[in-house]
Amino acid sequence: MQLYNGYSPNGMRVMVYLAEKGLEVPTTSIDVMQSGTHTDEFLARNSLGEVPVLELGDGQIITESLAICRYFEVLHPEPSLMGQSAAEQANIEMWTRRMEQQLFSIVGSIGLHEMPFFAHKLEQSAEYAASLRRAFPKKILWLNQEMSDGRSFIAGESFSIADITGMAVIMVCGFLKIEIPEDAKHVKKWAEVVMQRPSMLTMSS
Ligand SMILES: N[C@@H](CCC(=O)N[C@@H](CS)C(=O)NCC(=O)O)C(=O)O
Repeated sequence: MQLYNGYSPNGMRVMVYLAEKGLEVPTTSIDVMQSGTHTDEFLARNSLGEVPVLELGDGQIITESLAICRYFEVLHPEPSLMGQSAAEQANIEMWTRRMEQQLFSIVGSIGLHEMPFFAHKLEQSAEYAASLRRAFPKKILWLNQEMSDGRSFIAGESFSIADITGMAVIMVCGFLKIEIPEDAKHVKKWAEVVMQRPSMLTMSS
């Protein structure tokens, strides 16, 4: 088994997930910003040219960070990061999708439209990026309202994969200098706690 991964928001999701599980997976480091995902060798493993990629022992390729995490969750259910009962699993899936669709996709698109590095991927629009920057505070304030019920983590009282997606959002906000509005006190408190988890701190060391 070999993980092909590099420093990036989605790469971070898998790295933090594995660290939270205490799993060590042989990893080939890919330098995303030096176009390490654009080589013929890499594209043969993932035609989308994106990390992370997991190659299983029999050669099967799994891409998509959540699918990779799901693979390990089935093999190593403890500590649970995707829920155990049907209701827990559904709730965590719901919050993971909400984090992806409401927040991660917005900050990700800002990066795609603003960073010269991504010019090969799409027709960039500074105007669109600016409109997403204007829309973002509302989305965070929506999450803040949801978290005003006093929960400790995104999907309730247990740390889960939904928090890891949220941490990726915070990471991109830091990178792209996207402010979390002052009024979003519950989100800020949550972010202060999760960004100090050992799994996250290993990312910056
Ligand atoms: N949906 C994919 C997205 C993967 C993705 O967008 N990877 C980015 C890093 S966050 C990448 O490798 N980009 C390299 C490039 O576009 O050149 C996942 O969840 O794994």
